[in-house]
Amino acid sequence: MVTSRGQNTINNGQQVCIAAIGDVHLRTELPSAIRDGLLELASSADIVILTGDLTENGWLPEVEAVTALTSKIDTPIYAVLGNHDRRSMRRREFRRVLAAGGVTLLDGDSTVLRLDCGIRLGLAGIGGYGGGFWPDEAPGLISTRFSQAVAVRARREAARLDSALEELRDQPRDLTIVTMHYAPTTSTLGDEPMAKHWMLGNSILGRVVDRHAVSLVLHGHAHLGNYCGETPGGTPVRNVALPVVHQPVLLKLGIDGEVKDDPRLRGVHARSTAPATFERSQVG
Ligand SMILES: [Mn+2]
Repeated sequence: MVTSRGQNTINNGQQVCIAAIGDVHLRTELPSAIRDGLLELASSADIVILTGDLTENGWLPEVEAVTALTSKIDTPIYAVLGNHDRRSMRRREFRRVLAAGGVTLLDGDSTVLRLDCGIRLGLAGIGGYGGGFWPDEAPGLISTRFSQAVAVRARREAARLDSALEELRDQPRDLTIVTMHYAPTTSTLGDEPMAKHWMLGNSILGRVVDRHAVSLVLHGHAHLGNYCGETPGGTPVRNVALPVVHQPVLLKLGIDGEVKDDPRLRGVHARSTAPATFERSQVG
């Protein structure tokens, strides 16, 4: 059990304040508006969540640039790895730098935080993987060696999330947040072309979430996606990739499970109706 170091200046004891951002793809330094925005939000949040692709290439100077920022934050910080972070050739050192910078990596892990306001917050995280979205199990009709390899990895990541959530099952908690890099639903994929959905997430992750009592899922990765969605089972999902939300966001999760979104996000809530085109697509 960990106690929040954050000062709950906004909390009235009935909600968790979460500062979140993903896909900053840091190379050298962040634009000052984003950096200052994160520092400011973090100071009034109970927890900071980074939904992966912290770095562009997984290089050590890049992750050191991330921790130059995170080490200025007193609020507990949790992160998952994105596909760009996984490009790292020095993975152990990458993780060591993150840990030294005050970032707790959730890679098939879970924990329960007791916040200063008294709320017991369950937290589980996984990077996740692609694979695509299917109403039931993955299709058996078109199966190549490549698609089988994707499916194996997708199932393995989903199983690790399932185990992490299973570990929380007997632990008393008021709310549970799951964080991942890849998407557990198409409802936050917005303008991403259908042909790229298989690279952006998979429905197994959504089914795992829906098997457990989860209050909120935060993910990134879908740069052309939209902010607000839900799993097929109705669990609220938010895509906080920087290209979607444009700035770090502050969400409030009520003790009753109600999600109060950052009021600055009006306008990126709705799923866009603009036609998806390949020209505009970019998979993070
Ligand atoms: Mn990305």
